[in-house]
Amino acid sequence: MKDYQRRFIEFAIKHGALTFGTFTLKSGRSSPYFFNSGLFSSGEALALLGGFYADALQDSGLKYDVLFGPAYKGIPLVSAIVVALYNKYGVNAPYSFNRKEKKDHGEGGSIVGTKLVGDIVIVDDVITAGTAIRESVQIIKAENATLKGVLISLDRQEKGTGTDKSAIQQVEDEYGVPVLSIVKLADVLEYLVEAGGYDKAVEDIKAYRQQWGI
Ligand code: OMP
Repeated sequence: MKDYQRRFIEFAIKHGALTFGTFTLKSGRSSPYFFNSGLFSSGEALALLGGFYADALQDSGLKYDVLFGPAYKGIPLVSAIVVALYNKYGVNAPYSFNRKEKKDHGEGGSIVGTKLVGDIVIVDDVITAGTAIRESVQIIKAENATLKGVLISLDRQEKGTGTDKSAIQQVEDEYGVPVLSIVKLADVLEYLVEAGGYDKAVEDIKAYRQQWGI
């Protein structure tokens, strides 16, 4: 595990965004952990969050022309990431986001920010069923741009509903692009074992992976 990944997990636990217990997921599964990025809700948290995404993007070596943050959650996210890319790495990344409602006056259009041209990376928090990503891909295609990859914070590494593949693997197969994440569940597990004091969570997550893991 890379240092930024370890620090991201510590950061997520500290803000209560990564919690352990019993949670019912959208799929109906009972999960021993939950990730809620809505809890990164202060200036410091957003600045650090943007920094972790920037670390993961730089670490991946992925080349892109524009970072795209889908409305609504992707908007502060992509903004924080481009600021961090500039401050931490001196990278001046063009970015844009979409409006949910199309404007029929003023400058019009549904894209705000730089034009969606060339290779696009979508940034988001989690991929659950992949519906939000598919909507973003439609927007990118409508602008004649190309999807280059997707960057999220946590890959839960679990099977989708009625399939042995995860929603992330399905997106990767369907569009032929990588879905990058700051961390995967395997990293979280490794962290919890190393940190100590999480015996129950470790045991429950291992059992959950046995049942639902990919
Ligand atoms: P959107 O970002 O609005 O698509 O919501 C993400 C969905 O994923 C919500 O239904 C969340 O409850 C769900 N979710 C998480 O946010 N974090 C998790 O760790 C797991 C889930 C999930 O239900 O699978």
